[in-house]
Amino acid sequence: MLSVKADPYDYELPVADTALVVIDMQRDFIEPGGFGAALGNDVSRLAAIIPTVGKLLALFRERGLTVIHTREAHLPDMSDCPPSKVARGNATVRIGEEGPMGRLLVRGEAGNQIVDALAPVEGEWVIDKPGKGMFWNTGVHERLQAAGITHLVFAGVTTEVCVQTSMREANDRGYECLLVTDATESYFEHFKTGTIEMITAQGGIVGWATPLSALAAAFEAKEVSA
Ligand code: C5J
Repeated sequence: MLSVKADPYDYELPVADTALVVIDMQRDFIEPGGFGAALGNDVSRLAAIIPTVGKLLALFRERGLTVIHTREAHLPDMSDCPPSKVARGNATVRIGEEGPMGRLLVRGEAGNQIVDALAPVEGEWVIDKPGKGMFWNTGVHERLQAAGITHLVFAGVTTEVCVQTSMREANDRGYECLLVTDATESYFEHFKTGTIEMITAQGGIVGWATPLSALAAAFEAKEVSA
């Protein structure tokens, strides 16, 4: 068991029963020409966390731990995309329509792939999710249960939408969740800050939060003393 300095209090992490979940680090949200940009957002804010997410991935990969990547992705026939989701917002190009990186948020398109620097490696789970949360219509809960995973460490984008929704879904299913604060980002600074406050408020009503340095220090401290 690792003890990680975190908000609102230390997070106890059972190494073998913990998975890293990297939410939606896909070109559609992070590169110009994707869904995030079509909604008028400054995608450079999200691209800035790629090196930190890379270091977090390395922490888990070097120890042979479970790594899960999600993508917000719809079937090419859009049968898993409610019309209300397509209609929402004032995007220049809508979900399912052709953009510079292919059809927005559609499986298999160039824009739907995880950014090259964080690309999944063999053995890592890649979950295509039609919703904002990672549990809706994905079967991931059953896979996690079969693998004996009880603790989830979260990173990715955006903090207040897909990351927060996934953490809340996980929390309701009994997982102990930790958010790595410098490995997540929002298009809106105050939404990131507010989300972290909401997650950790009231004694950790959704979970815990900590920077990558504290998580890395906990791994190293345990290994030095072993
Ligand atoms: C959004 C996400 N923001 N991955 N998706 O639509 O947070």
